[in-house]
Amino acid sequence: MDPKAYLEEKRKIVNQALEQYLPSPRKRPRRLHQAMRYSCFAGGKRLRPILAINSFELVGGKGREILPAACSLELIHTYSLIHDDLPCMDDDDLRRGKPTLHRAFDEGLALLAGDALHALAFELLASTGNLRVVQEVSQAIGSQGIIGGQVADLEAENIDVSPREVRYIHLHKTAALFRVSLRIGAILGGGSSEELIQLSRYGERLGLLFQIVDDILDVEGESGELGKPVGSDQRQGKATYPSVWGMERSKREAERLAGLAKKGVEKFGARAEFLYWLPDFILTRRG
Ligand code: GRG
Repeated sequence: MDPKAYLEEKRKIVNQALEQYLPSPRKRPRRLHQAMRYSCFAGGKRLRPILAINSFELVGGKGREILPAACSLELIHTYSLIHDDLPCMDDDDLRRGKPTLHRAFDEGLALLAGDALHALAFELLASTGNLRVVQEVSQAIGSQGIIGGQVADLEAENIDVSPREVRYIHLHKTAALFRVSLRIGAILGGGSSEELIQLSRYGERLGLLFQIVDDILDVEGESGELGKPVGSDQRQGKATYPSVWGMERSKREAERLAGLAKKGVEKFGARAEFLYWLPDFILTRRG
């Protein structure tokens, strides 16, 4: 298996499925549907749905049954980015290399497009007929998940916070969605409880690693490759790993987490080839 080719192949499958699930831009209300599509097809990496698909396949799941749930994660992720960019939150102008949704359309429509993506995500999750999956995603994005992390992130702006608090923010704001992506893949694929535990742990480590690398790239990355301005964390006084731990220690922590994530899936053997490859890919990512 070539993991890069796998990533590319699954990205295409996810894009085709999203194309099918998102309402036509010719259907009323047209501007809303255009706005939903504008953000969804702005060039995201599709990591979360691909993790769900991979976890589904790893535990023995077959066919396309995972696609509605996998795509629901991308809709939720996109909606979180739209809301995160709004003037009342981070007030950003650029995302995925394009003007943010509220800049390209308007603020009210951006808020509502996010809300509509949220609703569509739960319609897709409900179509699985699996209540546990609906419940797990609800918990992962609610007050003790992404939203809790985002509130802590906003509250931590321009004040001194501890490394422990930054870890809380990253685990909730970012790692919760990675973790649940692996979990719903494993649940829908019929994985055992032991497989579920291992994949959850992997998802949490990968998500934390992903956000630390995101923090590092905000300092050392290239705006062209990232599709968003660099240095915005510092300008906004955000609590990040480099701000509380310094750059060298943040990089060491990212490497440590990548090693732990890989170690945790070793026992799956060749079935986990993609998951074994991904932490190093994230460590060296530029965008
Ligand atoms: C409950 C979904 C939800 C949202 C409300 C606004 C908000 C609360 C949360 C924001 C959370 C947030 C923006 C976390 C950052 C996650 C992150 C590292 C995003 C970048 O992910 P990539 O690089 O993006 O995978 P692409 O563009 O490739 O999809």
